[in-house]
Amino acid sequence: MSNQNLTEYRFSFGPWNIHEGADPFGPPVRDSFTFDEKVQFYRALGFVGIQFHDDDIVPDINDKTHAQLIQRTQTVKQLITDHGLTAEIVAPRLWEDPRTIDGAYTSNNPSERDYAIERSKRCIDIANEIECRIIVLWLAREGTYIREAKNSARAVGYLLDAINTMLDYDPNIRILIEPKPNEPMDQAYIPTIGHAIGLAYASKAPERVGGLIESAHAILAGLDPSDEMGYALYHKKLWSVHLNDQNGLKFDEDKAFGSENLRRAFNQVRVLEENGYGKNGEFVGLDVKTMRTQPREISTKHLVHSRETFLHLLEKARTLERAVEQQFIAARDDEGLDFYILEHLLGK
Ligand code: XUL
Ligand code: MN
Repeated sequence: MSNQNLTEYRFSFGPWNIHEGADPFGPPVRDSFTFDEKVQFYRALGFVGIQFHDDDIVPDINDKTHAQLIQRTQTVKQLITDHGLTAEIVAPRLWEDPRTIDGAYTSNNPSERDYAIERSKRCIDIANEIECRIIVLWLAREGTYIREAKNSARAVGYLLDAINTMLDYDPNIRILIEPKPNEPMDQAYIPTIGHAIGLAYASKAPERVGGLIESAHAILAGLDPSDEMGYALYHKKLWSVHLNDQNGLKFDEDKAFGSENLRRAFNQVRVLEENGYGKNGEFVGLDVKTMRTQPREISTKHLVHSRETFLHLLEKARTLERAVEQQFIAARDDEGLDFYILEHLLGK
């Protein structure tokens, strides 16, 4: 790397990004690493932030008393501090409980909605104890398999009720909505960052509600992730990203960043860099899964490679000759600009 500033970005990933390789059609193919083992990997792989689900910190959270929840969180806090790590986000895992089969905040059943709120409050308690102010909501089951099953307008109201309740519960937290158009549901109610930002402005504290954009989720919505990022950046609401890659409209693949479409990845890095992303402490988060074929002892390469690809593309963004680019733009010579970008990426 020629540019000495390249390390100014801080990187994060979640414990679930080192996984056993199970998919809907087959069981695990690699033995697990324990959470304590995973924590030891972070720094060596080039990462300083941990993305958490609430039950990554407190397993079997629903069976724990408040005191047990706090005690376990303190243990994890000590462990990550000892390893020079910080919690970037904490997200309530609302999609695995029998009470959330047909949605959490948007379930038709009021007692199921109550469970979702209570679980979210416990997630906030954990976040506080681990000194993290950022709650991420991936709205996994907030949608439908068939449209007639729920009232879509009422569902938006339920989502806002939940967000407002969380904002009231703790005046110091910020809520980041991570949109995704489908999977596990056929259609999600908050499929894009525009939808997420609409909710933010409708909430009782718009300055505390923003978004997290995952590359693959934008691609699944048929959108360009860099333009989605640009939209959120303009609104000053891009507070985290989950960089990865995706080959077309199929299941959420969570491929290594840039592995499918290098130019699309370049444009994500470019829009982040050009708009000062990270300057207010935002992390460059990854949400990547290694392939099922990967042997256990080398099942963290996708994390290293995604970070390296980001840094290579950062150098490409920083060494783009702006005068040349501007000449093409001024002449409305998109063909020329297109080829200039290709040659630049190819190192010509
Ligand atoms: C699901 C997804 C989640 C969130 C965190 O597609 O991306 O792992 O990032 O809940
Ligand atoms: Mn994600």
